[in-house]
Amino acid sequence: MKKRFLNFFLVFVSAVFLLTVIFVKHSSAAGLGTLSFTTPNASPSASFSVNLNLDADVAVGFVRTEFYFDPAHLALSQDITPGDLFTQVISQTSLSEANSTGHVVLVYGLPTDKVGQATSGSQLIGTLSFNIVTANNNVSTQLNFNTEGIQVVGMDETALNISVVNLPLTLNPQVVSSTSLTLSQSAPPVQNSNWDVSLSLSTTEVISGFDAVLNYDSNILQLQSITPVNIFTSTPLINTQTPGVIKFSQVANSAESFTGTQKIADIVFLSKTTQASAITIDYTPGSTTDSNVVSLSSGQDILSQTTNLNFQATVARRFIQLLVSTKAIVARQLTGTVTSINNWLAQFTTDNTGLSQELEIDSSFTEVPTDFYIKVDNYLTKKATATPSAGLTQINVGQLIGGDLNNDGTINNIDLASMYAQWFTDNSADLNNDGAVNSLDHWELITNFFKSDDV
Ligand SMILES: [Ca+2]
Ligand SMILES: [Ca+2]
Ligand SMILES: [Ca+2]
Repeated sequence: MKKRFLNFFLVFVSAVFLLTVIFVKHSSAAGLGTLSFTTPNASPSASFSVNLNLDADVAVGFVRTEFYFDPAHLALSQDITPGDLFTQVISQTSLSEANSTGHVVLVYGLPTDKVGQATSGSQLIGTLSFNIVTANNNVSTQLNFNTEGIQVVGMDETALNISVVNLPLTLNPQVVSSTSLTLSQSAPPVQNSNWDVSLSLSTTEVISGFDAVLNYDSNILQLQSITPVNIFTSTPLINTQTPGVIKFSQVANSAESFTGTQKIADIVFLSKTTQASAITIDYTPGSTTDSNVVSLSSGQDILSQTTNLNFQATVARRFIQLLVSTKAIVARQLTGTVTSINNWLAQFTTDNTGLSQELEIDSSFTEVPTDFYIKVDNYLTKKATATPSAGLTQINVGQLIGGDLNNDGTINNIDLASMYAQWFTDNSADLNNDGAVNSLDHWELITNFFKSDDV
């Protein structure tokens, strides 16, 4: 009898409170409040609980909240439990309805025996217990308040202005353990030059060794060297017997292990052609006969990612620069031609020190000794042999032999006659460049008598 009365009383209280809410006053100085969800772990992997909190700046007597969750991702495992204070459940969506629609309405009030405890500040409105119902990994989902359906009423019967904090969740987070081998270059290759390539290993798991199997096209690249960067003290095992294949391993002794990211080898190739190609890491998921990275704990191959290196060599630009001198007393600029294989020819002019401008030579000039023929008027053609490499190669031609005044390739009486014809002038027979053709020039010509062009 007493219990029935109590029930009646509670219903009555609720009804009175609802009416109060309907005719609630809207004061201009309304209180402020925040409804929020909090959870100890926003990336849960099984069951988890979420607190529904209210932080208000006035004492609160009534809370209506409404929120959504995605029933494809989550299910409430039990009825929502009210907090310590708002134990008067006026209305609450049933468990089965909530889990089929993902829509929850809670209407909680302060029971009469707790009216005296009404307080401002932060308080727990209810506790939600969820099970994750999706098996997928890294599922993003949210608990979202429906602001339209929220009403919080202070003890002064005015509605509070409520802001909300929704809860983003990542369900079944997958810890990605990643172990990779990566090929990289500091600069693209240049044809006929050495090219530096690095091999790196990165692992989040502790490992006891690795095998790296690299493939390259031996028609395009020629292996020059492989220098291990040791992560274990054991001697690395390197096999480069087969052109186009590099096999490279390091293994730990019993006291060693490795985790982290580390360069494990410097590899130098000679780039033979300008064909596009790739250096590839031999790797098929699941295969243990290719590249492997071995877990210390399981002894299994945990290599999960490889990065190959695509490349295409550019043609090296090559330049030569001549350093040419004569017996001149007064320094002068020299102008002439330089010729070489395949009828290559260039004009050059030196500065007063005999240094020419940079002359570009084409790709037919290889890394082998090449003959250059330098011709300046009144001097014999001089041969200079050099091996131009990529970039600038300076060629010291040395001193030219003066006296071939008719430029026919030999110094003889015909040149001597030409010199006599110019005697006491400052014409081209002035071999020593002192401004007069005289005995000094004659001496140089005679010294060189019967000499001929280099061939
Ligand atoms: Ca493997
Ligand atoms: Ca001559
Ligand atoms: Ca002279």
